[in-house]
Amino acid sequence: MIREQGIMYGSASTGAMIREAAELIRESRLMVVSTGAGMSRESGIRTFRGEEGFWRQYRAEDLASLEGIRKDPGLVWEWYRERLRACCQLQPHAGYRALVRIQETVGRLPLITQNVDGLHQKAGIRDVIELHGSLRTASCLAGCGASPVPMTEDIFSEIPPRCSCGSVLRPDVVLFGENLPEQSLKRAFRLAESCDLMIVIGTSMVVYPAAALPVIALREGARVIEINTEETPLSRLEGTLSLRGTAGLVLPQIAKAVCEE
Ligand code: BV8
Ligand code: ZN
Repeated sequence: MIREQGIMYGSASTGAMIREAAELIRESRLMVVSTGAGMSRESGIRTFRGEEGFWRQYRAEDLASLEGIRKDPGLVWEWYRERLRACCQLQPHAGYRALVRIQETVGRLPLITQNVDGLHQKAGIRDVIELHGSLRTASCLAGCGASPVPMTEDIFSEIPPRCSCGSVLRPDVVLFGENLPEQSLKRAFRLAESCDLMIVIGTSMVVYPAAALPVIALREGARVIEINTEETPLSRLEGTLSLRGTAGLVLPQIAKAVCEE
């Protein structure tokens, strides 16, 4: 097994799997992409799990949850300020550009993401469904009705940042225990039910309801292409073509094979 820059070439099968993935993309009538934190990793944003994941030193519930932000708004906002700074400085890697190439080739490419970093839009993906909100704005935790404020560096003159009513603000992401935005979730389920191909990139398949989407696609007879550096509960399901490697290296190979034909 040769390990080169984060992608493992196990055998010639990797080349054959790239060609098979390209074939599935060329033949698909409606293809959907679904991404998790692993998609942003090579742009420099840490994932949640894994050796350097955010959640190594904290539990998800302590950071991305309503009771967490009520209990320790300072800790939660330190975390979000770190993530916001990372997202503003970072650029989409070659994997995002490969998705844009595929988008231009197939014409439309609905992309469902669990990520809140805005990198898909920055890269030029046109149809992004943000299941878990974004870091673009923050709203009043007390729900006083004040309009959302843009999440820019200046709101951090004090930590935690406050609403005009004096209450603490909260980032407009979906926190654990909160419902997902209804329209986005409905559209994501409809796409999962109606697509004939879903490309699932960089998700550990732990957080629901996002993790249910590829399983729904498979149940409805679609194929799934998984791109992940590790095995996940999706990897061995019937109908999944699981490519072991990083998004930044595998996606450009697939895009090349699709666009070269
Ligand atoms: C809900 C926004 C209805 C914030 C996020 C008890 C009480 C309440 C709810 C629950 C409960 N038990 C279960 C639930 C449901 C809960 C849930 O799923 N919990 C999990 C922990 C079991 N879900 C919810 O609460 C959802 N709401 O269900 O509402 C409801 C309402 C009330 C009561 C009950 C139900 C809301 C979930 C959304 C939470 N918000 N994000 C923020 O980002 O700050 S979640 C956040 O974590 C992300 O958005 C993402 O969804 C998740 C992390 O997962 P991944 O993206 O997969 O990332 P991860 O690090 O795990 O994995 C990275 C992967 O990439 C790995 O596989 C790795 O191998 C791979 N990788 C790494 N590098 C690369 C790579 N792959 C390719 N290339 C690379 N270079
Ligand atoms: Zn307020």
